[in-house]
Amino acid sequence: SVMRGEEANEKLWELMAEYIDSEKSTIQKSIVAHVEYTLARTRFNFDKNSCFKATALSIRDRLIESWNDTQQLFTAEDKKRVYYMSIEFLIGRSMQNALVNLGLEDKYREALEEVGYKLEELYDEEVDPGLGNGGLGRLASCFLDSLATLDYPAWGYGIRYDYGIFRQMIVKGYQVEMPDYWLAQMNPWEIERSDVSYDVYFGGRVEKRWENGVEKSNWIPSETVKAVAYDNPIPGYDTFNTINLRLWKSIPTNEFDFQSFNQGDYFRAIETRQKAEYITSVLYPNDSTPSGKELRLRQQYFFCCATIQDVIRRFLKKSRDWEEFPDKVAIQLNDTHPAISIPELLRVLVDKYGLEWQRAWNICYKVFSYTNHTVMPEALEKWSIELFERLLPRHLEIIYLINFHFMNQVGQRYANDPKKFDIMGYMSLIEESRPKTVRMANLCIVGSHAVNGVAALHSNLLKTQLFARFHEYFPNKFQNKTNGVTPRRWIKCSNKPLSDLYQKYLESNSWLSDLTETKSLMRFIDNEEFKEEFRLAKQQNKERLARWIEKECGIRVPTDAMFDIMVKRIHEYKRQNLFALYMIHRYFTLKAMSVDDRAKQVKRVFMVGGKAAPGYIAAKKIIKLINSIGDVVNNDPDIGDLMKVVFLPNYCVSSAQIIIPAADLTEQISTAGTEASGTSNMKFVMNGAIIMGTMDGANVEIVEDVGIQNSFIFGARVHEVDKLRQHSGQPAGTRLQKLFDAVKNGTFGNPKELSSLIESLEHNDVYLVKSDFYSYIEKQAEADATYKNQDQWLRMSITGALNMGRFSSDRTIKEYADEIWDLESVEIPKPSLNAMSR
Ligand code: 9GP
Repeated sequence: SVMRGEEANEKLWELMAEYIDSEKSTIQKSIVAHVEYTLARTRFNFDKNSCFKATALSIRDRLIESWNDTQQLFTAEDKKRVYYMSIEFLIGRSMQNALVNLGLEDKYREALEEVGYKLEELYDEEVDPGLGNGGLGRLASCFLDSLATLDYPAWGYGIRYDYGIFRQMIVKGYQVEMPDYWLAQMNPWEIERSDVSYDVYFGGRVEKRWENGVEKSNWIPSETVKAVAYDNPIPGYDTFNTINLRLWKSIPTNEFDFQSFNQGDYFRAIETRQKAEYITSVLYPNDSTPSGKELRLRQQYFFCCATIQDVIRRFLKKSRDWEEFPDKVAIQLNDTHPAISIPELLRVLVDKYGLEWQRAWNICYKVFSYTNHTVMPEALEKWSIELFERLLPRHLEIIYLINFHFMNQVGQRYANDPKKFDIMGYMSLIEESRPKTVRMANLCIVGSHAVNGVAALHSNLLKTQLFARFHEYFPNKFQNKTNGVTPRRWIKCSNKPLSDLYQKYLESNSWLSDLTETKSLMRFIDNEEFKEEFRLAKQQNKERLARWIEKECGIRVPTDAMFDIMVKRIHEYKRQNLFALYMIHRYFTLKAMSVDDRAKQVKRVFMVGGKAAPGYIAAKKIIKLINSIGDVVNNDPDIGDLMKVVFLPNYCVSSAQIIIPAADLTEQISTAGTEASGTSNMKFVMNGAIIMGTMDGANVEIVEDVGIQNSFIFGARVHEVDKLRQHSGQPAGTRLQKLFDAVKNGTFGNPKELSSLIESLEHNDVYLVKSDFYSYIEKQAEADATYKNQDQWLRMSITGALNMGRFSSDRTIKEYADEIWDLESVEIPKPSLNAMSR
């Protein structure tokens, strides 16, 4: 007889429990089933890549299981949810992270060994999805990991680009960009939701009509594309909570352009449809500077429009009053890229659901909050009115309306101020420039209930400089949320020797959920055994990196040397050029020494990695300069192993996981007041590197916690910068001029190409390379002296690593939840790790 109701349900539970239990044989069965039936390969053709895919699919089954349960629970509990909107998510590889978070790494390792594979080999098979440029996108991914781990009801929303950030190759010392078609192989983690799709419109005109004495607007667009959802389950650590990263892909709609077809212009009609797919085809490879291209605005609107529809659909599953919307929905805008969501939500509320303007506005600004990630004024997004009008005519009207109300209020507030019109001009959402533009940051500030910077110093600069007038007007809106990074990926997955050490001495893994626990290990700071184990962990990581460098660059580096590393996007404000000048200085100093003196010097391997935006000429020249220094130094027999210079190609999340744990010294040397926070500084110090840095971004807070005596801090402080800039044409001083001349006379690379890098420092040194240079080389000398005392170095390194609890993204996310989103976590049962028992 057919089982129904409870009985049938129970059977289903039983079957699932059997399918998903954590027995080695169950894992093996699911892998083999995926090889045979999903990939349609045979057991006899079971190569590494198919083993990787089948293993990933078997892990995904588990993720889907907990994902489904989580979503059901979110719906049942009906608590407020947060939606993290970001045009970039720099996800990195997923397999190891998923296994660590599920507590199944050892089980899968055992299961795979019996079928002929080492788990670590499979990790290397995975492509690294590079759907982001750098810090901003990686932060978004760390945040999702923490949101899931802390049991928050949260979703991420973004774009599923076909081409991620380009693959960087170094050819004859130059950066060459190769397309990254990361989807060439199947993406085993995502779930295509062809049933979840929304129409997104562009262009056209706005029609007006009167209804009961009120003017109504009707947008008649001229183009339609479809947004299709791709879901990526994000598991939390030591919890069943599995949240969702929903990425949108653009496809043509099924409505044909009958006119073109009727005219027999079949190919033109198809071509128009194909244009729809361009929208999500490629990530813009610019970091911190807007591209200003029409396609970019299309991308922004595309993902915002689909997301807002999705969020509203979920809200309206239950019938309720719109006033409840802010009690159920919080939307975080990651930089200004999703800013168009604000007028979009207003448009939907007013035009579609007929809410009166003021009512819609009151709902809207409670929902949104905005994070600013840079103070570089040139990085603030502005879109020309002309483009806006052509692409989003109704949104432009709404922006004008927001501005009209806002300007009225500002005008009243400053009614008696002689500078009233200047103030209004400064705060307006519209810049009266040529061409006239919409200022997206101003839109975000006005349309959000909270605005935050990403480190204390940065948040203060927002209040006192970049957004000073807004801070005066809305004093309670501005907050700070110092960034953090997830210890699951950045310690547990990247640094096995250190994780094992923590587990051994803390006798548990609970430090992974509360990173402040590592501080208690300070009691071992005089324990020789502990220190030696810590030193050995670093040494193992250095050897792993040395092997990687030999494979990728064909250079052998001595692992008894100090590893001095700078990896991040190449930017003048980050000052890779300052680092390069130091390398030249050191090379000349070594060359001038007697053989005996040279033998007493600390060996160093200088490593630089990072991508330059394809159109950023100065940044590309810096890459070439570093490679040219390497060519000279690495081939100089006088120097040998005393100094090596390596450019690490194609810096990305997966290489970061090998590079960061191997550093002795980390270069965090941006001009004070330019780097909003930095997050690699946190990852490096957590992994035992010592900071060589300026008082900039989050360095300031790191130094607060680990102690200034455990860091090498140099250079102008933020309050000194403006004054120093006024003298940016000052002479370099003898020692620095000698280095400038060396580049200009061709000692390193072709002076025709590289001299301009030096000339810009000579004449207009915006980022204060000249004035910081001398304190920098002094600190570098101090670092050498310290390194000679290995015990002291080790103590500094250990103290740094153990005192980084504050910089876990768990702390950051908790602050966002409490102070911005007003978000509660959902009660989700904790699995006991390695058991997956329910
Ligand atoms: O440049 C900042 C970096 O300092 C910060 O750590 C990161 C995350 O908050 O954001 C970067 N900003 C951008 O990538 C673009 O604004």
